Amino acid sequence: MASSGSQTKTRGNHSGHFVQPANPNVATMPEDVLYHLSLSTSTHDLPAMFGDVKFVCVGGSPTRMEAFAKYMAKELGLDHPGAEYPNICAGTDRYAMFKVGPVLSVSHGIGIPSTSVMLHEVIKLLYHARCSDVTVIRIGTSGGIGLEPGSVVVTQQAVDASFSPMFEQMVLGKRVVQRTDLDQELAKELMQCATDLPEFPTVLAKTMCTSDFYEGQGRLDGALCSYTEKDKQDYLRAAHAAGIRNIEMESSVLAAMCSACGIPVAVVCVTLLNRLDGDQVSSPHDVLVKYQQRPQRLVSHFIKKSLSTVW
Ligand code: R2B
Ligand code: URA
Repeated sequence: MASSGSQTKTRGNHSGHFVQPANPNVATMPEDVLYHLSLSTSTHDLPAMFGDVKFVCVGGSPTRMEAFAKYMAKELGLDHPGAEYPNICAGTDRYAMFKVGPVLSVSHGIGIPSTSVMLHEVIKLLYHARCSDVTVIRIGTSGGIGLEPGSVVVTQQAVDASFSPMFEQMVLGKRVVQRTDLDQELAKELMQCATDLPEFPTVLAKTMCTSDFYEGQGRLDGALCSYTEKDKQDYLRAAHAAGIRNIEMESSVLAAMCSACGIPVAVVCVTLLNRLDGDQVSSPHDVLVKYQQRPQRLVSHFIKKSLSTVW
């Protein structure tokens, strides 16, 4: 695999920071089978395959993450006629993974459980590969609150459905709560990059992360609905008053898990609709495709700037 040949700017005191899972058991395992990625420490030379990774970009859809890998190859000058971008996780259809120089592009499916499983295995993969100074960025879609559709939100803080900066999980039958902080310096750098892309609006704001797309996000168009239009409007307006500008389904677990392992993490999502105006995602396909390219353009710009070390 070609390498970019340039040096990555390191963030704050992250220089020479090797990825380390927050679990001492991993270091003592004779073999680690990354089951959902179809990779293992005994059958794959993970340091040779992944040792140069500096940016892990994640998003829901396998095709979008393949398109992002191809786009990054062009942007980094690593594309050439006949170049192929094989799915590294071809042995499974759970997730798809593509590598272009220092950029790993991985799909996570929909929601917290799917994202959590991928992150456990990708963080261990980065550890086994002895990767250092890695940044994780989600490039995704979301529903906006009071924003023009197609706006991009860089998440300042991920919050739950009651607007608290928390991620809750049952561990050994008990509720365990973790904070959902994102790297503020990274978010600031992404906002700085956004000023070079004035073709679409980008805002820094809170993102609400839910466990469901329908009732969990106050929609009136699911198979179940236990509230009125007014209840929905009151809820979304309260979210807006609390500084929330978009809703999606993965930011909180990404924030909790990456920060627990000391990995700088950011979330950059485009809004597909304004939820104050409706619930259905009904824009034409070509419009949605154009919107979904916006987080990719912003993050690609950020990666290129980081690799050139010039700010
Ligand atoms: C945004 O879009 C998906 C649901 O359509 C979900 O993965 C998310 O966070
Ligand atoms: N993704 C979500 O989670 N919600 C939306 O409204 C749109 C995309």
